[in-house]
Amino acid sequence: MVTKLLNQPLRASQLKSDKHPDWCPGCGDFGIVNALQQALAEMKMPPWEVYLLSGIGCSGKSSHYVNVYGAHTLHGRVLPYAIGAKLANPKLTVVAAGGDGDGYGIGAEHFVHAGRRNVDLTYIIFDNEVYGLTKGQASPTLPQGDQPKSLPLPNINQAINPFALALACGYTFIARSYAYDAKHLKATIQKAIYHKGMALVDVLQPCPTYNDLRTKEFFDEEIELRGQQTPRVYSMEDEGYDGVVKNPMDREEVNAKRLAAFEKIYQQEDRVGLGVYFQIHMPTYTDLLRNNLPILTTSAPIDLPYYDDQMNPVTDLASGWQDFIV
Ligand SMILES: Cc1ncc(C[n+]2csc(CCOP(=O)(O)OP(=O)(O)O)c2C)c(N)n1
Ligand code: SF4
Repeated sequence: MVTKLLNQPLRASQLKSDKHPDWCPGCGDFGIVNALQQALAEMKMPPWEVYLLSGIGCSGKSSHYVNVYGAHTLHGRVLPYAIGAKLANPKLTVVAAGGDGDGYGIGAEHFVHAGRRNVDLTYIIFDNEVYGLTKGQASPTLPQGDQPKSLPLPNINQAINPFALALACGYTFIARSYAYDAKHLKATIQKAIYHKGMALVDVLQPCPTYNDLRTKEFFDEEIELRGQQTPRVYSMEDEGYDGVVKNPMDREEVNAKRLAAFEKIYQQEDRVGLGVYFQIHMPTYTDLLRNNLPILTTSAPIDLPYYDDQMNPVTDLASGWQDFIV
């Protein structure tokens, strides 16, 4: 949620922290963090109203490198932190970042239930198909039979399809971008942040150290499709695909858009579509909670005092809101 904006955009460089990224040369993580800094700067986001949380992994280090509020959380647990932060202080623009292992593996249960709740936050997954930080084990998005150089034998597990899962769980914004298409990635992150609801941005993120199959060269090459040379990574919108539901009350339109998204998600070709697969505007978790707890329309947990008269910390929400706890 975007509240007050700065009078003028920041420079992206002003959103770089003083920490030096220790990612491997050529890692796609650089592109993702740069795009996030550019997106926030251009949106005139006051950095003190942005909260960037990350999971554990190479991707998990990103919260150290952006000059906004941040927290480096636990493996697979970034979403509960992010949801808690948004509920406690709905004025914050909350962005969660993590790897495909973090989000679709150990954090899979949180991934599912975050979709059902439609909390207004942006979740960026750095999707490199491996567990980068722990030396390249197969992550849940590595296709069955694939053997990147970090594996002694081909992967015997099937890959999950994160978008099919997200659609089934109720994510209201589902998009894909590519770490080295700075323009597309920046615009996609901005769309996700402007979206009021649970937004997933899955980013194709080359890990040159452990995944020698899905490399920058692989994504950048042209392939033959129906007798024509075409970029492997392409914009779905440029080819006429529109995943945005215009009228969420129109059940026919909603069904048609969901089916079209499923078809796109399972399209069997060697190309990879970038863009918004599906978007719908629905009441957020905070909107729904406010119906039950009208006090939330005028105040939020963040407005509660931190200390009592004796300067003892007040950490028990029930003492302030006991009449409202249901
Ligand atoms: C509870 C727990 N289990 C395991 C680990 C070890 N661990 C640290 S990072 C990581 C994998 C990260 O992979 P991914 O989420 O794909 O992120 P990447 O490093 O590729 O960005 C694992 C298994 C941990 N830190 N905590
Ligand atoms: S191991 Fe892979 S994901 Fe991690 S920093 Fe190196 S290139 Fe990036």
